[in-house]
Amino acid sequence: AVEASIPEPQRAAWKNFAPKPFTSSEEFEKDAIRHIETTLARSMYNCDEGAAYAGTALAFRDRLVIDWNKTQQNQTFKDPKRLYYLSLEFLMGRALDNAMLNVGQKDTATKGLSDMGFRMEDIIQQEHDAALGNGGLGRLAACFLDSMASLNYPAWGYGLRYRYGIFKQEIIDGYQVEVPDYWLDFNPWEFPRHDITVDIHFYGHVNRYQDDTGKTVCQWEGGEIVTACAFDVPIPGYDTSTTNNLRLWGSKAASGEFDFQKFNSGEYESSVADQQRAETISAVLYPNDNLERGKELRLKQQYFWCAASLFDIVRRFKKTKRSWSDFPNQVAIQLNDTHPTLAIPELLRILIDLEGLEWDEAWSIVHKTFGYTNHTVLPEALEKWSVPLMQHLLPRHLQIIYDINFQFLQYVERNFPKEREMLGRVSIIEESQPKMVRMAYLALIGSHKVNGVAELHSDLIKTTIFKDFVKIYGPDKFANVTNGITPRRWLHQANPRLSELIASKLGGYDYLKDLTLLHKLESFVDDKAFRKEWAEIKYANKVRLAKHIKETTGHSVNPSALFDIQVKRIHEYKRQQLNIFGVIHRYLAIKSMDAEARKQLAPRVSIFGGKAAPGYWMAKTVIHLINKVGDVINNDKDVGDLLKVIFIEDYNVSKAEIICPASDISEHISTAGTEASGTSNMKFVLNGGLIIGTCDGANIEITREIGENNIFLFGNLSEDVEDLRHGHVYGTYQLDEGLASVFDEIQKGTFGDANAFSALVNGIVEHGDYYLVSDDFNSYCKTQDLIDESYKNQDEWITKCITSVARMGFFSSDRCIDEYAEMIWNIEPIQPSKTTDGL
Ligand code: B1H
Ligand code: IMP
Repeated sequence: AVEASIPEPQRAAWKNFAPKPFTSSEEFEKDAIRHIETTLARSMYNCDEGAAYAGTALAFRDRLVIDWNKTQQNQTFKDPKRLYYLSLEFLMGRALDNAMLNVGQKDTATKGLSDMGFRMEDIIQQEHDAALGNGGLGRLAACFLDSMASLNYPAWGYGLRYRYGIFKQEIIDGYQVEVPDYWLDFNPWEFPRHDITVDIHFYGHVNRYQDDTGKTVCQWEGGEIVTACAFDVPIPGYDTSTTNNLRLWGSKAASGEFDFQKFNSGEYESSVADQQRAETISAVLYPNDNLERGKELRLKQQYFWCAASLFDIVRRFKKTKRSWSDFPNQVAIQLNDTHPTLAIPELLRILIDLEGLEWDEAWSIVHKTFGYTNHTVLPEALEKWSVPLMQHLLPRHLQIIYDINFQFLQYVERNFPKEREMLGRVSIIEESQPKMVRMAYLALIGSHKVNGVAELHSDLIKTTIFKDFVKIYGPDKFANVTNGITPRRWLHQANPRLSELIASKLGGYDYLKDLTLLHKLESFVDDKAFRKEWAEIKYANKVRLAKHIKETTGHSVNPSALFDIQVKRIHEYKRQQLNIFGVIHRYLAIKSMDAEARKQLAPRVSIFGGKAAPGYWMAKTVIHLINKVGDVINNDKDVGDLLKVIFIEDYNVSKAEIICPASDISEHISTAGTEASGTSNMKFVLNGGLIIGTCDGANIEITREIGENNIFLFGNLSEDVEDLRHGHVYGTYQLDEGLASVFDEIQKGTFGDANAFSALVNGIVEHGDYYLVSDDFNSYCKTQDLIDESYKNQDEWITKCITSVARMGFFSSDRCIDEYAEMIWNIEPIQPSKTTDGL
């Protein structure tokens, strides 16, 4: 039953006067103008585009809030099992365009804005990206939120409200420079819930004693308290009124702004310092993708957010007065990588220390509740925390982790008595100096299911990092859920003309809710008018990107050239270095061609974009090399339009929405076995571009779906990587000839001081070429030549593109969410309520 605060006789007023959303452009204008005049205190005499954006956003926000309230009331009333998605990153991008399209009122607003004297495109641009994430992992969480709402699942996201998102990247003299991203100046999409706060404890000690009944109890006492404050963000579904909640926690000093006792006794500065220290916890997103650095503040962030989220989840559960054994029937918690693993010992602490449950009962609840998604097998990204640090910051949790480990190792010992050497390998505690807590093992042991994010990756975790655990628990504990993307943002919003063309052939937009309907496009592959329009749309999207390049870099690129794009975080395993070495190789080839050969070659624009972690020297060197190579090639009159090299500054979600629809070819060329899935590969193909890629991550399943004639695969296979690396170390190793000529050119100083790039070159020539750049170089260049050939036959090319799009239905994040819901979460959709109060 719902504990509503208004008694029945007085509810009539609420029902009568419930706000109603706008339904026409006039009503939209009325709402937007009212907000501009009353909420912003502006008028038509000083309404700039920023104010028009604010008015539009607030008018849509009103709409969302009505549906949001109803959805939450409906969910509270029906009280189904809910899913909580714990992620340290939510890379949401802009919200307004998405909100307008999901509620189906973008045209209404476009008309209204035009009546008011503004153009929709300009207004959308006013919004700051919500960039609370690094890359694929954070954007996946955002796509999942969109799908969960669109499919009417009762699901919440929980994250941290960073005041600074991922840094903004500037390129100065070819070098990356990081600029802080303060994004909260005006953010109409979050609602501070000043009444929803949780006090979070750090440091202190554990008091162990016997209670009246003689039972040993532990209490965590002393230390420091920081308050978590909830900020809620509405997540609208597409073509449904379901509007879910993303709850982000901000940190502030406990009990008010600062310590008044200190303040009054004259210690003004130190009382302010306390306040600032508390606020530091949610101040900034760690800018590392696929890299862990073991900083104390990061561990504090993790615990702060896990503890606040679990307090909230447990509070909501307790309101229903069910018995604890019902907890896993009401609550599913998904851990987005190991970052929220502390939620496992924290829930045990709540159940045992605070609620008085016995270990066995508590453990059974905990391990049925959690699921863990692994996103990487890279050793440098696997989280480990030092035992002394954990002892200092979270003494009670460390004890609980030791208890979990003790029980687990006993179980292993009982079941595998002949394999004592396995105990050291699978222990949660690594016996190093200092000892380390292996978070992936803790997450795995504390969850009922572990999944990888693409088939190859899910197989790899079972044969590498979790091999022993497959033996211990059996294969059923492990699953695969191949990643996906939301077609609403990544097709409908990013590529409106293509989305409309597809809708015109498929008889409407149902395919945006069931992406497998795209398969019907195949019957139009020979339709001349359709093909012509398809080609025109691709060209227009390239013109749009060329315009962006002109505005941001000053370079003019020819939209008829082949656009070859690699945009993603800069990382050695993603091998942007392979791409830029290939570009140099192409440049040398062009320089040695005669006029006739040059005429045969399709002009190409090589486009790069992506951020390097601020402390990742090698990645920064790659950015520097790309820019220096661009300086030389772009200014070489002899080469002209045949080759251009562009680095797009500050790649982010909004730029991806312009870039993905504009590719002819995009590059997904990680060393086989290193990219867990990749999701931009899916975005590019869904927008009618082809890809060059290695047999890695989701590329393999994309090939399976679209057919191997429609993708350019190259390079060594993951099963051969180990042996190849081994060969490098023990010397049967010869640098690829083409690559050697590229290195000669770099060494000659063609691209500036060669010393600047020596670490990059030496990593390959002298230090074992860990990422197999040389082994794959020849195959990469040959495949690029094949692309040149194929591109000449535009008829065949377009056939490949259309066929590929038609076969991409599998890669909708809606499919992922249905798989998680059925296989891991055991939750069901609930239909939105039709009544005005949502009950
Ligand atoms: C992915 C990360 C990641 N895998 C640590 N792992 C981080 C690890 O801040 N950290 O410490 C941040 C991010 N990110 C990516 O996840 C994979 O590399 C992609 O292949 C995959 O597509 C994506 C989503 O599953
Ligand atoms: P809970 O205990 O946090 O689940 O909140 C209980 C009730 O608060 C829900 O039934 C809603 O009516 C309301 N509520 C909670 N969160 C939200 C929200 O994000 N938007 C609107 N109402 C909410």
